[in-house]
Amino acid sequence: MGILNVTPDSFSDGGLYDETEAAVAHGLRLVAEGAAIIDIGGESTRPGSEPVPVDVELARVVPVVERLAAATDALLSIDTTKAAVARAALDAGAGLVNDVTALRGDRDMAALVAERGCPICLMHMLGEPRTMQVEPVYDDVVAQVCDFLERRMAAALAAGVREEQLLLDPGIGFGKTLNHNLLLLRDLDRVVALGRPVVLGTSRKRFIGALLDAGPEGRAGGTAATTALGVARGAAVMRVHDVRPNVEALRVAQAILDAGEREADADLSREVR
Ligand code: PMM
Repeated sequence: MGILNVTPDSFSDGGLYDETEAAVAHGLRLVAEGAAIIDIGGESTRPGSEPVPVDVELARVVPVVERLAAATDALLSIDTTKAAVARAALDAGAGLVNDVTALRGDRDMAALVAERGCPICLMHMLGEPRTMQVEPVYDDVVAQVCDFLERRMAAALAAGVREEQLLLDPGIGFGKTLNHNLLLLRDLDRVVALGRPVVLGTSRKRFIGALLDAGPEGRAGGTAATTALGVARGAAVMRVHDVRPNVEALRVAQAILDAGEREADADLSREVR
């Protein structure tokens, strides 16, 4: 899953048309680099960020979804907490809803997803983006994240969403210290054991910067490490900015996991150094 943030600071400050053009071009680049899904978002969820009005978010994302739907077969995901934005994006050609509030942010979201029958990603977050990084505390972060996801799955099912629609995400960086993030990654198989495909969003996040003492541009290698370990633990979808290195990490990691299963494959019997 390639990340396409359509926020003014992410591409250009030259007005909406330029922004749409640049976003569409970037989305197509993500597909060319190997992304199967493009996650389109018009509201930043960075720690400390403020909410964006619905009309602004609609104006940012809907033209981009429309244009990408006409230009690619990749699955388009709408990263929003607002039912009105999700509805407009689904109407414009999106096929997946990525709601970082796990259906807690907008009372109309669950009914919309139930009605449309599209996949929905339920993510764990402690509190809200404005305050989530203010001293997050857990007794047992992995158990509590799993417990939260189970409760959100039950709430979704009670609202008429079908189990097959659900994806789960431990919400790396959403109300977690460095150690909380590392524990969730180490024990990701416990989230996978909840029985639904797991989405992992580690890309360029602060915990990687803290480990490497690097800014966002210097975190691609660290992100690729989480992709390789994530697939080994059973994650199904990696949400990333840098598609190419993560696709490469994924292919190599997958070949290692599959070793021995394809011995008849002449290509793998070559002597390679
Ligand atoms: N992270 C961000 C935004 N949306 N959605 C899911 N499902 N999982 C995530 O980890 C996630 C997300 C924040 O990252 P960005 O600001 O780099 O897009």
